[in-house]
Amino acid sequence: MKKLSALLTALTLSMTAVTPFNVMADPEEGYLPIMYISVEDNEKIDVLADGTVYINTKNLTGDDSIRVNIYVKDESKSCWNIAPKVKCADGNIKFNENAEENETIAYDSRHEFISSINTEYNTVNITFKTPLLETGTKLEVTSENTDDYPIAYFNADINSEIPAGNYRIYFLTESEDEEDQRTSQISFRYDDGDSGTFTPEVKDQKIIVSDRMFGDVNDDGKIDAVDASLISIEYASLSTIDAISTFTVEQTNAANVNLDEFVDARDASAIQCYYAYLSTDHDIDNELDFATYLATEFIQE
Ligand SMILES: [Ca+2]
Ligand SMILES: [Ca+2]
Repeated sequence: MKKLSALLTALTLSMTAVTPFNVMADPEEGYLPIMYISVEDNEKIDVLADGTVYINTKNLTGDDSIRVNIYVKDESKSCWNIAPKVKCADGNIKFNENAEENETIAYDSRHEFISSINTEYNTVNITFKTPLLETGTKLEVTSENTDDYPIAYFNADINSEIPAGNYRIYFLTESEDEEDQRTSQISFRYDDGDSGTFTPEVKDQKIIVSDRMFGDVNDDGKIDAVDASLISIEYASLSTIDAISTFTVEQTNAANVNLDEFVDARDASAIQCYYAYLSTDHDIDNELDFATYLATEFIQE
């Protein structure tokens, strides 16, 4: 889904640009490559339909990490330097290791890869660029799309005591920790050989933390009609003038299953549909967990 929305954004940008010739390659005409993150699914976490990571702290054992993959979508294929800088402002998600180059990349093998880490600011720098002596050239793209593979990845450690809440890993686009702090940049090579450096378009990686399974509002280990009815009660309470929430943060994060801003009937109906799926004839050996069901089977009315 992340890739699709990245593509749609790029398409929209290209369609709104005025000059039909060469606009794709020109940030001054409104085109910008997109940097985004995708986290790899593992047995401890859920990767939800829109790419959001859901962490149930019950699954954490004290030695937990998530693999953060860094992607660059550049339809113009005109970069000579790709330099993401990734940060998490909360120390419960800690960057303790340098990024490594992904084994398979969309670019030709002739390039330089450098990474550095700042554990105080919790940032990881990556530089992916043309070889030092090859001035005036571009990074050669050997795959169909520049984001067919990540350019780099690193593991972020998750504190098993992480409080329930909403977190994000993001690309630094402005200095935050000190003056003139290096930010995410991308350098273009135009057809005439000129170069320009720009701040790319970026997308955050959202991370939702709760102490219970996604969808299991009352934390009894099941996703069923009881959870749906608790959501209905919460929605009714939020709909009064006083708008009082009956939920804890843990419950809200488990209950907002369609990942919009509200806990409401839409979330209750998603849970009801999953419960109906579990209750009717289905392939028990390949039973879908709730996150997978929402991502692959469920269509919101
Ligand atoms: Ca439940
Ligand atoms: Ca919702």
